[in-house]
Amino acid sequence: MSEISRRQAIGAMAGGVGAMGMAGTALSAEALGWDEATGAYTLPPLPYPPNALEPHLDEQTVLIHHGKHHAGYVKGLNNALDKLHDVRAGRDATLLQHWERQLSFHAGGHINHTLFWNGMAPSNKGGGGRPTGALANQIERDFGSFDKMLWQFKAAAASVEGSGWGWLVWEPIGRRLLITQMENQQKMMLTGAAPLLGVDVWEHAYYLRYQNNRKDYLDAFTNVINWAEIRRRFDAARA
Ligand code: MN3
Repeated sequence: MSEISRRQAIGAMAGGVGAMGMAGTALSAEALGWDEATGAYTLPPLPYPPNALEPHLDEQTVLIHHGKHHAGYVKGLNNALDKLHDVRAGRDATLLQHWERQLSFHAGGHINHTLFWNGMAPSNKGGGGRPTGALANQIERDFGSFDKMLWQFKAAAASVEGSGWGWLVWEPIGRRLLITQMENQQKMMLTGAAPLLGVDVWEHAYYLRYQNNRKDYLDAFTNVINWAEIRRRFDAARA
């Protein structure tokens, strides 16, 4: 059987992100900016104007974060996939480890940021507040209360060493919610866990407005969490 083309492989990945170790992201290929015509990822537009999350996330930070940082991960992902194709074609594993690392880092970066932007909403358009429905019940069951969950989420994110993320995830084997830390864009994620809510704690996510006060940024972030979207992801992950 001939090797599946890299573009087919990438398309399959976009359709079922489980190949990236991020099962059940509930993100469509379209949401990830997959362009069938060119066979590459593109930077998905923000789901709101760049100033819409003010005053919690400032416009300049959002513009740079999306237009420069997130765009860099998209570029790096496309490049890593192309380079891995070349590695296969040449049957030369000399740089295989390097490009596998690049794939993991940049694909993680692209997926994480897509989840991040869509996981927020302006505070007057659905951002903040509390989840409802089955997600609210599950949080109560697994953490005792919404406030306890939020405390752990913020404390976990605040104490990530260096650059990384805090996540609320659905762990499908034990069928429970967990809070995890992620270093960089990919390290420490539980295999098979579905990411529901993520907060970026790289300094580029908050330094312009909050300087070194990561905890203040995390408090502000809670005012723009799009719980309706997080609940949609939860429902999709449990199905
Ligand atoms: Mn970031």
